[in-house]
Amino acid sequence: MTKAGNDPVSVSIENGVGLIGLDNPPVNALGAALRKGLSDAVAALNNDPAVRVIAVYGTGRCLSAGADIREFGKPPQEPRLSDVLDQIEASAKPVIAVVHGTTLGGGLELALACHARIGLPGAQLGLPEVTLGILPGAGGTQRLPRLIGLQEAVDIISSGCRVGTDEAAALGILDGTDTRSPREAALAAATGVARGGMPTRRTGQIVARIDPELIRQAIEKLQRKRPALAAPIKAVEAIAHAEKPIAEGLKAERALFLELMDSPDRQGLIHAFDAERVARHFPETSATPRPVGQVGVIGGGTMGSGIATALLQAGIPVILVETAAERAEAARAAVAGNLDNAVRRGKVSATARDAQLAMLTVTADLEGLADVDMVIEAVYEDMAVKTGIFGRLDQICKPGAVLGTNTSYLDVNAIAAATSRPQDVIGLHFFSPAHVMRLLEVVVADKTAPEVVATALALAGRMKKVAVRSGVCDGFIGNRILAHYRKAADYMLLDGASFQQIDRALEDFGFAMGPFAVGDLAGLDIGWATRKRKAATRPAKERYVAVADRICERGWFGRKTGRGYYLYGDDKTREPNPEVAAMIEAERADKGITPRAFSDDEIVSRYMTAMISEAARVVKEGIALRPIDVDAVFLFGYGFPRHLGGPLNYADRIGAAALIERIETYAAEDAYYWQVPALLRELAHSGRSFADLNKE
Ligand code: T1G
Repeated sequence: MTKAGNDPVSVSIENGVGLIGLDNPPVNALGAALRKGLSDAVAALNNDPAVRVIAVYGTGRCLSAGADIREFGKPPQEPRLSDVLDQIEASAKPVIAVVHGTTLGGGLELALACHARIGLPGAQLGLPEVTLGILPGAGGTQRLPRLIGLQEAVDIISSGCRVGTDEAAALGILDGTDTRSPREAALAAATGVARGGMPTRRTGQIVARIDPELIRQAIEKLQRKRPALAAPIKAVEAIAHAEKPIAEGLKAERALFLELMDSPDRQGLIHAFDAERVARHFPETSATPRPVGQVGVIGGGTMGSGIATALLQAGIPVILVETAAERAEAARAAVAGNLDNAVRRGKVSATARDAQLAMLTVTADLEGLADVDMVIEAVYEDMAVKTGIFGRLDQICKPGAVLGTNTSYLDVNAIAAATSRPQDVIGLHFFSPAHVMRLLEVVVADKTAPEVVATALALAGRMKKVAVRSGVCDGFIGNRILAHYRKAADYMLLDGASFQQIDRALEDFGFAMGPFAVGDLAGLDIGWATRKRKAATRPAKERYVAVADRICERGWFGRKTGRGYYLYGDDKTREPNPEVAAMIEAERADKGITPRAFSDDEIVSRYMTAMISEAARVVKEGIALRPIDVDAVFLFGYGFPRHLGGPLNYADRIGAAALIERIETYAAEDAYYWQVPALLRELAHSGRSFADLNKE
């Protein structure tokens, strides 16, 4: 075997088979050195008379997870992946690929350019490029439809979804399967080819039939469903070229690929990919987590039963504690309902669901938590109730148990102080519904031990959550920023924009839902309770909009009561509640406000500027570790448009100087609310960006 030092490719020859092992941990990303090594290896093995067949496999966990996304946005380096793959397809000697692990993007395109493909059990194949704002740029849009047909290729490429080994074999992506190691499978398949037992062909020579009507319908559907995203549409446009000779099709694919590579969406989506992994940068990442077998959940309401569901789905046994036996049984029913929904949506089998439910114990006795490794308290947001519970947990739980609270704004230091072991106390702020939402704010209090943070991180990993580290403040990262920018929406409402216009403008911008519709969904009583809690400390200079209070006073709490800003029918349609318009007018009259018109652009500008301002303060105060942590919170907990990469990634598109100018303009009408955050001034002065802060 020839492999020198960090060489990303190893080459060996056995029984007339030239074996190329990709060796670029952790995921065999196809960076420049690997591309060159692969190209050289194919050329050398072609020239070696001792070799009859060539086989490519991955050392480590997969064949390859695709192009090296760290090279994006930098000057391209030779050889280009598409050229290497064309070289492989043109190879005089047959080249076989062994597909294993996550074989994605360029990794799958490599396999498609080979002359036959063998899959190993558990492989995941996909072309996720559109989820990064680009399209398969190394022949995927030309070779996949040739291999498996137009409709299937359009579905896979435009969604970026993955298929497993069996499905890939059924679709015709794989020519066979093997259960041996990647290298052994490579050797066996190549030997089979050499003996004439396994057919090979050049994918580029297969003729694809393109139905223009199918292409038109696919594009129309994408425009309807995801109008903000260009990549899936361009990917389908590229597929439409697949009936041309392969060289022409590849040229068309390349032109469309380069267009997308230059787009801001690509930058935003790759930033979102990195944001999903911010937990890597916690200072506590290197601490040793405590083992967590069984977890106790206190409270069986929406949050508690959602958290219990998420734990069970991660294979973690749960003891759920409620205040009385019948409430505990109701919580069990709620968890069972959540698990059933997952079966209905085809996420798990009924057998798996039964096994998950069997790991749930419900009880009305807090003493039942004596042996658990971790507790997550999810009861009513009341400091006295929580400190009471933590005082008792201190008595009941075994030493070393991690004591977590799911509070969404209360002071975790005060909760920790109710115990004799504050080092074991941590905030674990899940988002509702906890078994669906990816975000977990890990709130680190003054005395929380590093291993306790590491334990929370490990748990988040098992639950496939995006963990973001937050310091202690009212509302932590997300709800603190929300409480600020939400006011901007209310001010615009009172000054003349309608709630329908504000919601629509922000939905057009890319939010899944506008702020008034979100309020209705979450329950208007939640914000009402917060406003009442804060009423005594509200600064006199702060503008206050009472429309939401008026709505709540009528007993209208949004969707759950059928009425809020909107009226909700049985079919989940929403219509503006006419009585809210009357409330707004009354408040305007009361305060002597003459309504003015707002453009959609101004609505977005004010809302986003307010969000960015508070986010900048949260970073400056060290509540969030870095700007990208704030982005992660909004992407995975607040429906922020993914292609914009989060509020502070978006802020860099506008620039600190322009943001300051906006704030100063708005401050002319309300100098208390619109204040320039110190961090924005610092960035403007130094010419740096939030992206620069992420690198520090
Ligand atoms: N390039 C560079 N680094 C990558 C990478 C990639 N493609 N994929 C993963 N990494 C890094 C990742 O940042 C992390 O780094 C480490 O590897 C482990 O990943 C021409 C244009 C493969 C399913 O979109 O989906 O091919 O944080 O923690 O949970 O058409 O990573 O440790 O420093 O995520 O087991 C298409 C992206 C590229 C795949 C593994 N490919 N990767 O998940 O580990 S575009 C993708 C993933 C393309 C061609 C084009 C996942 C994974 P660090 P991880 P994991």
